[in-house]
Amino acid sequence: MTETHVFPENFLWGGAVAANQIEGAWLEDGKLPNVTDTLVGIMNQHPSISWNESQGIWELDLPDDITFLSHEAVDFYHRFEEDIKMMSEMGFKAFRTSISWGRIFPRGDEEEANEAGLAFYDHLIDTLLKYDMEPVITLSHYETPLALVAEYGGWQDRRLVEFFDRYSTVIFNRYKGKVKYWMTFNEINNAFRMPYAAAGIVKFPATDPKEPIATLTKKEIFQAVHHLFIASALATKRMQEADSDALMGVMCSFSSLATYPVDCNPENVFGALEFKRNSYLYSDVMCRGHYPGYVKRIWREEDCAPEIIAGDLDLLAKYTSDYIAFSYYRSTVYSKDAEMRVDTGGAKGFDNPFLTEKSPEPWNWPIDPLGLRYVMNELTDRYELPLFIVENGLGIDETPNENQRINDIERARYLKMHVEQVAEAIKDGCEVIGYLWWGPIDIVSAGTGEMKKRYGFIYVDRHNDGSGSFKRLKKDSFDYFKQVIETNGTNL
Ligand code: BGP
Repeated sequence: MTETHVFPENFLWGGAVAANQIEGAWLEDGKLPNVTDTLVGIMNQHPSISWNESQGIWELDLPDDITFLSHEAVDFYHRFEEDIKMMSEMGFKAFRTSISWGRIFPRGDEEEANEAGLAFYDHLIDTLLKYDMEPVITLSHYETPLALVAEYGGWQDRRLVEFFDRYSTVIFNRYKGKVKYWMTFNEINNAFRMPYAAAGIVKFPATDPKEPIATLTKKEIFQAVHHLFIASALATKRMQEADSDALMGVMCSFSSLATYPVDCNPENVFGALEFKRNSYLYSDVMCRGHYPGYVKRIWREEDCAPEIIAGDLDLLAKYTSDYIAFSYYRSTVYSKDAEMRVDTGGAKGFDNPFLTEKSPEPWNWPIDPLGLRYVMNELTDRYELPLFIVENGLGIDETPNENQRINDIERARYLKMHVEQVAEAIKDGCEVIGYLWWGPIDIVSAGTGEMKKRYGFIYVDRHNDGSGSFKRLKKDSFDYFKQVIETNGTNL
């Protein structure tokens, strides 16, 4: 039982999703493909695109023998009113999703926005407000329009800064006064881990059309990352111009900050610090407003500095983030002797002997609630900014029993253990805006591109082979989260 009234009265309990994992309708109302529409799983290094030598561009090339579940996802595009109503029954105070850039600017480089795309998000955002939920909006959740990748090479091309500026300006002016919490790029710190998904980068002319992504250099990725930083700073500027009450958050995948050295060997301790800096770089630039010394050493020694033009550093310094949004799922063990699988969960080759509980097979992510408190305290010590947990959850391959029930006690337990640590972090002095459960309704897994990794309090009858009625069904954990919210976290 936590202390009473640890959570502030206006604490934002809720859930989070991404357009590409929930909406479906991948080509409806004018939308054109984006990066995720070419992938089965965001870690996939073989997007379904092929190189057209004569035109010098990449083209969508979807194989017939692969089911791209995200193309229909769970049909939120047509069912969102029912879904939001169910989430309001849990008492949600906030709901995070992304606006799919390709619904607003289908190619990404158009001069005029697609009104049908804007109308969809008008309806979605108004429905959230109707049920007293704060819309929490990501401007791109791995959703760079494919044409910007296929014809410009993605974020290594500076012109994408201008295209994103046009997109974000339309969005902020359309939804000012309705949306208070914004983020630019989901898990921006994944650019090196997943350059195609996270930074929409592809290299061309293709040196090897079979490996369009693997041929990237550090310099090319740092250049793309710099453009993402500039685009984020400009978006912050546009947001402030449109709505002085709105807030912009950097959004990072921060399971990586719960990285523990495998032993007290100073080489492992310092190595763990360097591993964490692969993620800290992004919040350092977007919260402190300048590039830190440790990345400049890498640029010097590996000759991989991005081109920085006049005015860039002033933009970064002036338009920093108002809060820190992050995902947290698990912790990581670092050893100089093990190849660090550059993943949310990091280290390969050994597990943390002190963490005996893991997420179900085949994912086996170690469950480490205290790691969340550790990350929240480090972030507060480093930046003294409000924190917003916009992803935390447990994926399980589950099906309803003969009584159409899912007794997902392990999901409720995961939630309880992590909310308890959020309460501890608040008592430690961390300022926390809210806690959003990742995937409050079953959606397509980002990592696997499948339906079997289910996070939801609400089950969806949709399966890996593309079958299913899309019927929604409350799981037992639905009522658990409902009472957590009703009691503002005092009855866990
Ligand atoms: C994060 C992404 C989300 C979400 C989550 C869970 O990295 O921001 O899109 O999918 O991972 O991943 P998965 O669905 O693969 O378990």
